[in-house]
Amino acid sequence: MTRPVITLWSDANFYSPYVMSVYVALQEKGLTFNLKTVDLNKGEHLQAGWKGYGLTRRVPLLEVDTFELTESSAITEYLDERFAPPQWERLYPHDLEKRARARQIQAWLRSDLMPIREERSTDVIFGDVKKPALSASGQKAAAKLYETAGALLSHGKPNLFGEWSIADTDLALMLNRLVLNGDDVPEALEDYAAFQWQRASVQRYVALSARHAG
Ligand SMILES: N[C@@H](CCC(=O)N[C@@H](CS)C(=O)NCC(=O)O)C(=O)O
Repeated sequence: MTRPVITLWSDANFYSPYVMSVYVALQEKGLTFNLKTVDLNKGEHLQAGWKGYGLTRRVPLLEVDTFELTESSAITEYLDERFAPPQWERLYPHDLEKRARARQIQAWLRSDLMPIREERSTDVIFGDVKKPALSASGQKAAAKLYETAGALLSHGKPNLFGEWSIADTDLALMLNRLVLNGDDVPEALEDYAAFQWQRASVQRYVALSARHAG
């Protein structure tokens, strides 16, 4: 079987948490892939010549040979099926209910907690920027995040589901929006986020982002 040609399209400064999720997934799978960037600030993704123009005009965009896909969690689910365990590393839990829970967490992190995403944008994580104190709605969203993450991690283990899954990286990113800004995050959640952040795949993305800063 010939190896598929895989390309991940990112924003030019590698600040996107959704690109990070796909990048980490590809790294964890051990797949070789090309990286290409589109400059969102200059509106390159809105120009007719761009590859992803016919899709959602967003990054991440993944190409596997001639197949193109956007939406990060759709991409990571596709990768786990296309490059399936045991030949490739697992991104989602084997157990049906745990797998559903992992997808639930990913969907939740992408659709809720808007005040955190706005007031703690990822330049806090990748650009070492510090933001002012949270608004009332920001505090409410943070309290909800702490309560939900605390319940999910009440088993006291370092990963959500016994072993690592891509939902751990996504949850740690959301927590680190607050932790790395110096907000008052419950210690157990801070420890969890720090543990997840040490992963080689995550650190590679952090390094990539640092190289493209400015
Ligand atoms: N739900 C999407 C979100 C992707 C997204 O928001 N991408 C942003 C960069 S972080 C983007 O491409 N923005 C450009 C635009 O929407 O015009 C995913 O999970 O992939």
